[in-house]
Parts: sequence; structure tokens; C-alpha cells
Amino acid sequence: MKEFSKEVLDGNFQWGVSTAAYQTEGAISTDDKGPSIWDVFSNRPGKTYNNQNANLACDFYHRYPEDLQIIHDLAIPNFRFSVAWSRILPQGIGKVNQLGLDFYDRLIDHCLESGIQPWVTLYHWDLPQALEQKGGWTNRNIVAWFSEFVSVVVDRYRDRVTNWMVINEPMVFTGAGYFLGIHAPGRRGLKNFLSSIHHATLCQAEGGRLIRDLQPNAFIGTTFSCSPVEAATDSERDQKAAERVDALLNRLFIEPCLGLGYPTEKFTVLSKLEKFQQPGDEQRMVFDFDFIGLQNYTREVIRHSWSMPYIFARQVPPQKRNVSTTLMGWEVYPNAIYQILKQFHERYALKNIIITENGAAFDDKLHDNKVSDHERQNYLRQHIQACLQAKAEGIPLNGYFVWTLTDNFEWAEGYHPTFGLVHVNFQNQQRRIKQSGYWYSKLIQEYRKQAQRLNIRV
Ligand code: IFM
Repeated sequence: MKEFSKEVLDGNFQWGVSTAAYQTEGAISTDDKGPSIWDVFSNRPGKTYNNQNANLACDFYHRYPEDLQIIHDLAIPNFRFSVAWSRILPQGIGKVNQLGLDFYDRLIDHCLESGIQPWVTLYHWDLPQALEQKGGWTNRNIVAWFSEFVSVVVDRYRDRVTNWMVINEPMVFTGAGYFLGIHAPGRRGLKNFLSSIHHATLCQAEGGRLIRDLQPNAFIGTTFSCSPVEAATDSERDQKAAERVDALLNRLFIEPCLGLGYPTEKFTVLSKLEKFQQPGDEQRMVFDFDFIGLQNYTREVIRHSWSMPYIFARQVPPQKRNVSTTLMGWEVYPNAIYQILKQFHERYALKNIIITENGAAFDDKLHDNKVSDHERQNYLRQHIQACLQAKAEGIPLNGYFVWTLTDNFEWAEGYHPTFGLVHVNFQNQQRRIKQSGYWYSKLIQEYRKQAQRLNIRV
């Protein structure tokens, strides 16, 4: 991508890279950190790939200066990371851990000293275990617990952090953690799922309101995982199945926050959410975010299936469609990110969208101390092109963040799917910038240069 068209050059476009606390920090009990649900889950036998855990992960807790140096050297201007709730409130509520606050002070200060803007996610799936013992996301008191956490964090860092994201991918942590039981805390069943959905929806909006009150100039967003959903055939049954999956994956969390309520008409099981709703909740679920973070990796092809309870739909796996896939088994389909941007734009007329995650896991090859990862570079190039195409067509896309900086702990999949722009040798924690990292850096520089040439402020 050497030349960018005038329509996409925008001096305020935010290029960045994303990470999350549990996937990188390690130091799970250092400096009085309390256990999180992921510390407990990944240390139980049989829960993750090869029983791997993130007790050490990338040791970001100690090595953040080195990682920030890499971001700085690659001239990536924005860094998204999350705050580990149980580092700051080891029991989830109550006593604040000064050492935990100090860590994020050091991290944020170091970002700013290095010319890197911090983008902070408040909740990226690592609930304090002490709160899980009280019911976790299934307990409505989570709204008060989460509010306490948000207030402590925002109050502490509002003088240095402007960009906040309230919750990361609520559909994934409620679906995988409270319905399928394949993520922490490993709960299953419709009741756990629906209650956690409703409470996450309330927290999403309440978190936004709290930040707004504490920091009127904050730039507040929240993030959603999303994929365009296609029916495998034209049959009415497959079309309806695809609509149910779309309601679940792409509509469930954004619509209540826009004041549209839950998308029950397309997926009637969701009407059971009423059971957890109290008078006034419709209004409590609404918040006018400054931006919506979309996180896309692939598309879904869906057919009707009687064997899947409630949803009566099943994915047609990419492996059966003879298409290329990543190490996660996800189809490589760059048009997906364009389609999903268009879908969100056409449905909701959002004022500001940022791609807060996009990236791919491939089997990287290390030769002569170099990591040549052409597949990732191609993947990123095609996806960025698709994003810029959407922007050129008038979709208010104002940023793009690669998932992720360093190879890290990919939840239940452990360390084998490597998504990083930077390779990590997990034996000795040595970092090596991959080809894709250098390529991404060049792309950002080229974009900025061209924007400057047009006298667009950068
Ligand atoms: O690693 C995850 C991240 O934590 C949330 N979004 C998707 C990524 C890749 O699976």
C-alpha cells in the first residue's frame, strides 16, 4: 500500500496495537494481586490446550519497558491494554491494592513519556475470583462491584488517560464462560448465560456513565466481537438460522445500548432475558458511547441444525468449505471486515467506529534470527485495505488496532496460536519483531506522511 487515496487520508486516524492484561502480564500473585477467574480456570487440569496457563505469559508486568520500547521504535502511536481488576482490588471490592495501582501508574507514565497514547480497557475477562464465588456475572450485584472498580481506576488515571473502553467482547466471555463452559469460570447453561448477558449489558452502560461523570472530556467506547453471518443456502430454514446467529453475535449487546432493546424478534429465546430485567432497566442499558470498537477476524457461514439447542443453527466449518484458515481454524476472508463495517453503519448510523482488534494467528517461521510471516502481513494488508475502502465510502471509521503486539496466551488455546507482530520465545522471553511488525510500522509512517503532505493535521 504505497499510495492512499485522498478520501482515506485523515490526520486524526488512530493506528494502534492491542493487548490484554491476562494474556500478557503474568505475575499473577506478585505485589498482592488477588486471583482472577482465569488464574483459577487455567490452573485446573484439562481446561486449556496442553494445560497451559498465563502464570508467566509474556512477563509484561516486568518487561513492559522493553515492549513499550518496541512500540516506540515501530512508531505505533496508540497502545490498547487492559487493567486487571484483581490487581487493583484483590477481592474485587473493598480494599484497594496500592501496589497494583502503582503498576498501572508506571505503565501509563512510561507510555506517555515514550509518546504513546494509552487506550485502556476496563474489563477484558479477568473477573476477581472472590466475586465469582458470589455468583460473578450471574449476580446482579456485579453492577455495583463493577462500578466500584471503574470509579477507582478512572479516578486514579483520568489525569493521564483519555481513551477508555468499558468491556471487551461481552458476547465471548458470557457465551464461552457462562454458557459453553470452555472459558473461565467454566459455567454452563441458559440461566447462567442469560443472567450474565443482562448484567454485562447493564455494566456496559453504567461504566460509560461513570467515566463521563468522573471525566467529562474522556473519549469513551466499548468493544464488540462481530462477524458477518451468511446462510449456507437460500433455503428459508438456513436464512432464519443465519438471522438467529446474527442476532446473537452482532446485535445482542449493541442494540440495548442504543435504546433498541434486545433483538428478541429474530431470536425468541432472548425474550427469556425479561426474567432478569427490573423496571427501569431499558433505560439503564442505554449509553451514548463516543465510539464503538469493532473486533473482526472472519465471517460465519451458517445452516439450520436441530441438534443445537436453542439456536438450531450450526457453523459450516471452513475446513469443509475448502478455504484457507488461520491457526485458530478461522477462515481468511478479508471482505468480512468491510461487510461488518457496512452492516453496523447501515443498521445503526454510528458516529464513530474504531477497529479495536483485527489480526491472525499463523505458524511463523524463525530463520536466521528473523521471523518472516508473510501470511500475517498479507492478512493485515488485505484487511486494512478493506477498512480503508469502507472509510472511502463514507463509513466513519477513525482507527485501526492490530491484535496483537506480542505473541501471548490465547485463552483456552494456550500459546500455540501466535497473533503477535512480535515473536516471543517463551523459554527465555526474548522478543523479535516479525516482518509484519516492520511492515505495519512502514504503513503507518507512509500514511502519516501522505496525510501531512495534504496538510492534514497529524
Ligand atoms: O485473543 C483474543 C482477545 O482476547 C479478544 N479478541 C479476540 C482475540 C483473538 O482470539
